[in-house]
Amino acid sequence: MPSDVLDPGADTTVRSRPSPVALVSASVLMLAAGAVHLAVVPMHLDEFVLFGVFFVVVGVVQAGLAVALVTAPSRRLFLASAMGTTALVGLWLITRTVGLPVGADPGVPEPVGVPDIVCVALEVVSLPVLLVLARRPLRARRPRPLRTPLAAAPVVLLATVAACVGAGAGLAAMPVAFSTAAPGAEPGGVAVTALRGAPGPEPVKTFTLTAAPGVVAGHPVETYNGMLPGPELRVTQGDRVRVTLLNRLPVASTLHWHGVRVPGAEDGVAGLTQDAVAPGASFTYEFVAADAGTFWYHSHQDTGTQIPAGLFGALLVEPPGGRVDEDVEQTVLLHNPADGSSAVAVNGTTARRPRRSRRSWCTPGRLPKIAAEQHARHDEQPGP
Ligand SMILES: [Cu+2]
Repeated sequence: MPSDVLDPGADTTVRSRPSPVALVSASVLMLAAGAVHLAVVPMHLDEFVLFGVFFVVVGVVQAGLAVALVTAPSRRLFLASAMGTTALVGLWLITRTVGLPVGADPGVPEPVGVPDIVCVALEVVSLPVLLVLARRPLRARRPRPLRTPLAAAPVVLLATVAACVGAGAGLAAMPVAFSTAAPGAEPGGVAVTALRGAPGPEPVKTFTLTAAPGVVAGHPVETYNGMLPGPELRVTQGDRVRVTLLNRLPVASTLHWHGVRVPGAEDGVAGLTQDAVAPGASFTYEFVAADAGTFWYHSHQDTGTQIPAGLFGALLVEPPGGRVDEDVEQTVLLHNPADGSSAVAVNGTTARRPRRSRRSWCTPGRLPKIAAEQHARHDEQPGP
C-alpha cells in the first residue's frame, strides 16, 4: 500500500481520513474554476487557437481533479493540485501585467475581466484548503452523513454562485454582441432598430470609414481608413451625414457619434441600438447634423479595447456661412494609446512635432480633449 494513500479501506466505520469538509470545499472550488475555464474556451479559440486548446485542457484537468479529490484523496494529489493551481495563478498574473510572448498580441497585457477575476479568486481560495489537506495529520473519523454536507454548504453555495457568474460572463454574447439588440418591440411599441431618421432634402455629405487592423510605431492598432485617429469628418450644420462603416477587423465593431443628436437606431451602441457590425459586414449611419460644434466618433463595441486601440476620430460641424478666419486651425485628439505605456498620444503619435505658427495651434474652439481610456472605462464590457 503506498504511503500516501489515506484510506486503507480496512475499517468501514472509523477511518483515518482527511477532513471531509475540506475535501468537499477543495473539490467544488476546483470544479467551479474548471467550469469558468471551459466557459471561456470559445472566446479563446476565436482569439488564438492554442489558447483555446490550453483552456480545454485546464478545464478538463480541473474537473478530473475535483472528482479525484473526493474519490481518491492522497497527499500527493493535494500537493500536485496546489502546485498546478499556483502555476495557473502565476500565469494569469503574467498575462495581465507583461503579456505572453505568443498569441494574437504578443507582449501586450490582456485586459482583466469578470471570468478571470472569478476564476483566480476561486483558485486562490482553494490553495490554503489544499495545503491544509496536505499538511494536516489524518484523524480517525466516523462518516457523518448530515454534518458534512451542512458544514460544506456555504463553500458549495459560494463556489456555485461564483461559477455561474464567471462562466456566465465568459459565455455572454455581449463581448461580440452580434445579436443582442432586441429582435422586436414590446406589443404596441417600436423597436429601437426601427428608429431611423426620415428622408429629407438636406445636402448629403457621404463618407466611408473602413475599420481595419494596422501598425503604428511598431504597435498593433486599429484604424479607420488606415489612419489613427480616423479621418476628420467635416460637415456643415444642417447637412445630412451618411457614413458607411466597413468592418475589416477580425472582430465586430460599430460607430457611435459622441454628443451628437441622432435618431436612436443611428447611435451605434452595440447590443442596445443595433447588432454590432460583424467582420466583413457594413452598416450605413445617417443623420442630419442639427448642432454646430466639435464632436468625435468612436466604436461603441468592446469600447475598453477598441477606443484605446485607435477607433476614434473627429466630427466637425461648422455653422452655416463657414468657419471663422484663423491663422491656423488644427483639430487635436489626445488619447492614451493601448501600448501599456502612460504616454499621451497627440493625433495618434507620441513623437514631438514642430509648432506651425507663433500662435498656438490649439485654438480653444477646436480642442476636443479626449481621455479615451477614461471614457471607455465607464461603459467598457470586460472580457478575459
Ligand atoms: Cu462616446
